[in-house]
Amino acid sequence: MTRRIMHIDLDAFFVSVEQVLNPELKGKPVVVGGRPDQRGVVAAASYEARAFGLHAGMPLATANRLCPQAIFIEGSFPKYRDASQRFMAILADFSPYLEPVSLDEAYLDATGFESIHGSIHQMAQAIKQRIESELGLCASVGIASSKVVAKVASEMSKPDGLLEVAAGQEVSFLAPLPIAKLPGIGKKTERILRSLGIHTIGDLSVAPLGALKSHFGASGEVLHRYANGIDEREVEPPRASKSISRETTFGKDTRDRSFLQATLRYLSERVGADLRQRGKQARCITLKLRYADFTTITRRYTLSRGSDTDQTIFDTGLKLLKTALSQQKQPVRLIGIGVSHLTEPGRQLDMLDASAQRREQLNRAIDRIRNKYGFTAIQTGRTLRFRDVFPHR
Ligand code: TTP
Ligand code: MG
Repeated sequence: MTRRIMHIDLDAFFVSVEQVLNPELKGKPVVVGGRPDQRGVVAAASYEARAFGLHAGMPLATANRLCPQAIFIEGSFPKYRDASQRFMAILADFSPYLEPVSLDEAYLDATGFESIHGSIHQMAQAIKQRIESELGLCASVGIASSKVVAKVASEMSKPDGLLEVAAGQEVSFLAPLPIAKLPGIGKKTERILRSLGIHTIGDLSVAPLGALKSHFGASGEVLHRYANGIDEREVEPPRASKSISRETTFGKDTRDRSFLQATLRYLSERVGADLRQRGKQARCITLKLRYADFTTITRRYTLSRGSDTDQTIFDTGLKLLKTALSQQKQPVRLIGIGVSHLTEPGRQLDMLDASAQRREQLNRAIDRIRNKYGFTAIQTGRTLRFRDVFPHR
């Protein structure tokens, strides 16, 4: 299935926020960045100011010379941060696959969500409308099958734009554009490419790969792929952290093996519940121990395939624990268990492995009960003794 990825970027962001707070600034050449007699540079320029050649990064003095009637504002970051948070919250209502890139810019994977709104075009319009009515800001949206093409599309559509590149049209859309429009091409790369006779993205798309690699190394290949509209990068929500772990420090250092095992079981169940709530499976299990003298060790085991069951986390942790305890005789001060190398579940599930499936169903049933009645509502044999130690949620 072709992906439908949106790139959403607010128009003249800092300036637009100022205009919302002070409508007298609307429709005028406005610059955020400082007073014209200050040293700094332009952070944002209204489109009216851009008509005079003003742009981000230009020294304020130059901006003042080109457009003396412009209104110069110092700006204040907290206002922009607040607007940014509200902007992202609106986007999150449309798809959970949201990747903020900067304060005023994000990717949204809309694949499968567009039908709710009729079409992808209508979905983009609904997004623009909410941003307009709730924030008073204007967003430009690019839609394409990949991040790179979506980003170029939103940029080309500005201001107040909405541009969809149909699947299959990526190369012909990009080809006539100057190379500087391609993300990843800065001033220096542009200069080298031009010296090689490469001026448009189309030129780049047919340039010999060997020459690009010899000038730019591995990134030469990436640019070549981008120029051909090929970009497999996923939209990655930021909160998808790469590991989950739980640890506990004992009130008193201990050598009691069954106590250590029971603690490990309890921590494994907590990690497992978290993992399943996030809808992930883990390939790597890590045990952490801190001994009485504060030496800390971690021991890791990689599973042959992803798992999200308490039993697998515990069994693996227990093996690591037994080995560690046989090598070190000191009492233990802290024990922890963690999972990493998180993957999406699904395909790996072996339909023939009935016991694995049963375990999975059991874990889900336990999670449901615990969600309803609290974590300690159900205890396995090994954690029973913790019923009173770990309080109800
Ligand atoms: P951009 O999205 O690059 O610029 P913009 O929103 O002002 O204009 P448009 O997207 O319509 O082209 O950056 C977003 C904000 O980030 C911008 O309003 C101000 C800030 N910024 C800087 O502070 N310094 C800079 O050099 C740039 C490019 C942006
Ligand atoms: Mg912007």
